[in-house]
Order: sequence, then structure tokens, then C-alpha cells
Amino acid sequence: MEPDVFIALGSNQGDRELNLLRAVAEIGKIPGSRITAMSGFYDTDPVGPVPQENFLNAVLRLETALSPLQLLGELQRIETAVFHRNRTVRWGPRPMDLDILFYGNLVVTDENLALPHPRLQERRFVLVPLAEIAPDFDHPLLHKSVTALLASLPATERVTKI
Ligand code: PH2
Ligand code: MG
Ligand code: MG
Repeated sequence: MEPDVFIALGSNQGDRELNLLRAVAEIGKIPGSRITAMSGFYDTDPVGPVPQENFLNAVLRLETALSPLQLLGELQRIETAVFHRNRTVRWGPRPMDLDILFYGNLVVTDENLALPHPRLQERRFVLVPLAEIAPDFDHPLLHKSVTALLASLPATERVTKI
């Protein structure tokens, strides 16, 4: 059986809503893959050291026959080829950021890919949309559900469903 994969989408440049819709369409075209759930879209305060515009964030669930690194390659191809993303400023503004949050219960520590995503438990802009589609999913390292992770996070940055 194929594992459930969860992907976070984020955009804070250009038409953010159109960008998310476009990314969903592109992810739906990845070979051997289909989208099986989709959160709403959330307007979110930017988190991190770089002052920048608000993001629009969402999370989707994917079933895929691709390996984690094959899937990462497809997502990076979409970021670069479809959205012309340049990777100059780490954590800086971007038309599209596609991050793999979970690949089933798999734990990966590769130089190019860490799974589960190492910072997801600190980010309301990830946990709030994730809780919408996977409230009971257990974090394979922290052994807490998404709902429990969200409950233990201080409600700092603003995350508003549009
Ligand atoms: N992504 C970042 C840095 N900060 N803040 C919000 N609200 N949403 C994001 O997707 C985001 C961020 C780097 O990946
Ligand atoms: Mg990111
Ligand atoms: Mg990224």
C-alpha cells in the first residue's frame, strides 16, 4: 500500500491564490501520484528572520508510487520550472515553496531531505492546515498527533483561513 504523503504549499510573491491553485494542478500531474485531500487556504504572518509579505499556505495529502527523493525532485522541478523560483535568500520571499512534511512514517536524514520536516512542529502555518486534513496523524519521531502538536504550540503568529 502506498503511504500517505503530506506536502506544505506556501507563496508570498505574485498572485498567491493563483500560485497555490497552479501548484495543486501541477502536483496532480506528477506521474504515479494523486491528491487525496486538500486543506483550505490560510493567510499567515511571515515567520523567521527575514521581514517579508504575508504568505498564503495550504497542505495536501498525496498517494504516490515515487520514492521520497523522486518526489522531492518533482517538487523542486515545479518550484523552478513553473514558478521560476531562484534560491538566493534562504527563508526569503518566494512565489512557491513546496515542502514534504511526512512520507508515511518514514524517517529520512539525507543531506538533501529530512523527514519528517524538522520544523513542522514549530509552525502554526503548517499545523493549522495539516490539522484540517490529518488531525490524528501521529508524528513518527515525536509520537504526538497533529492535534496534540498544535495544542502544545503557543498561539503566536496569525493564521487566518480565507
Ligand atoms: N516559509 C518560510 C519562512 N516563513 N512564514 C509563513 N507564514 N509561511 C511560510 O510558508 C514560510 C514562512 C520558509 O520556507
Ligand atoms: Mg519551507
Ligand atoms: Mg522548501
